[in-house]
Amino acid sequence: MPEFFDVGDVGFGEDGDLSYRVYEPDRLVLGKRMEDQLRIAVCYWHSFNWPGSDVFGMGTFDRPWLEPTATDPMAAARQKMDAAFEFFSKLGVPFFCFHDVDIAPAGATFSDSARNLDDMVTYAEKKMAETGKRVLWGTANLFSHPRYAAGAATNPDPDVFAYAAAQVKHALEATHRLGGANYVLWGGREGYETLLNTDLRREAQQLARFLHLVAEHKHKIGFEGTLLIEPKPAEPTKHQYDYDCQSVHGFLERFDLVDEYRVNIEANHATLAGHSFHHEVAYSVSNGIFGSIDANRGDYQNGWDTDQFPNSVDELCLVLYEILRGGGFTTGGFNFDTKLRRQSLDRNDLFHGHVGGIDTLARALLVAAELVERETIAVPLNRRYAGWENGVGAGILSGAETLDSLEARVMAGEIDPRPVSGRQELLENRVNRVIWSSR
Ligand code: XUL
Ligand code: CO
Repeated sequence: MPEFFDVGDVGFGEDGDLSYRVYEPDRLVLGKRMEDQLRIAVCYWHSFNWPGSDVFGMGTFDRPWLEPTATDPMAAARQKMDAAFEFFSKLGVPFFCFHDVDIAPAGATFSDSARNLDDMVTYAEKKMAETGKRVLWGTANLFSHPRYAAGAATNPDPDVFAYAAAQVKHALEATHRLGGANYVLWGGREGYETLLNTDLRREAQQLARFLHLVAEHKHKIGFEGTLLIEPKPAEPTKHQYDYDCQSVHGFLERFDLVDEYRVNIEANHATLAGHSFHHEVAYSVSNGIFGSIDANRGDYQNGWDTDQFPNSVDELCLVLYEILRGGGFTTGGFNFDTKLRRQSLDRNDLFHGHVGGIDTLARALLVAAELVERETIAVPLNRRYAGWENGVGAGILSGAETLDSLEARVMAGEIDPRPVSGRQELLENRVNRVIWSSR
């Protein structure tokens, strides 16, 4: 079989650009192998389907597996899959993620498309058996085709809902066949462009019904992976319903779906929502809905989804800290939902982006483990809230206190709070010292 990448396997601890400096799959971090703590995945779409085009220009990348030489779309899909698995293997990470349309070409009818997907799943099974690579998650693309322009589940036309349901059923079953650890729903077109043509009440009901149908089918087929919703506030749609983790959580609670779904948090979606990535992860860990991560970063000077490779240990160590604080990943992991810059046209730039991003995550994991072990954050935080453990704090939480009883205590002068310092600068210094000293 011809090779698509003229480099060997990425090394470990060696000189040269294509060697990990920090990532060591077998190194134990808080009692678990680094590979099992991070559970890294490569995404199929940006890495293998995207030719480097943007809204102003055509593809720039050197991607021989995308060249329109093959007249048979299935042969082209197999060639692309060969390139993808060669990359996964040389990079040395355990997982990949895919949309149905990433791995299989659309046919003339739905049943043709479904057959193409089934055939490509069979091909993927073979490649996975050969290489030991696994599926972190699968998903259905419910946003590219014109039929989904006004949404999939939230479309005003129930026939579009039905079509989307058929597509998700098939993609969920494909993910199940491949032993996927999760299944993702990202609602890129579930939202609105203008309220002049949008019935918000109906669309929420439709989305909830859709999510119930997916959860029912998951149980029916015995898929044991986690269902994940990926929040994003906007882009491509002006306003998306799954705005951020807190909105998704509220929606799940409101429609009795909270036991069935968790969140797949993307770094750049968090920042587009006006939050930090740290905030989104901390919110979901604290509220029991944390699932998985789409690793990337935005650009502080613009307001769209640039999907750049992560490169800040300072930011990521706090994210990793929250994940470790919550007990680490169960079925989730770090999927690199990342794009090269359009000028990074060399095929091997795919390696440079991933190697740097993975080393950054690995370094952030080591820092986070130290933050856990030294209780750098936990001890002052627990001390700050210690008043709630007993006395009047515990009485308020247990319901023993009322407005009458609290007023009586304050009136009697028994309660007279004195402000205390939040000590933000001190805490920032302590975290930085761990970052600088961690090995
Ligand atoms: C879009 C995005 C998607 C989802 C999967 O911003 O992140 O690639 O991750 O549909
Ligand atoms: Co994503």
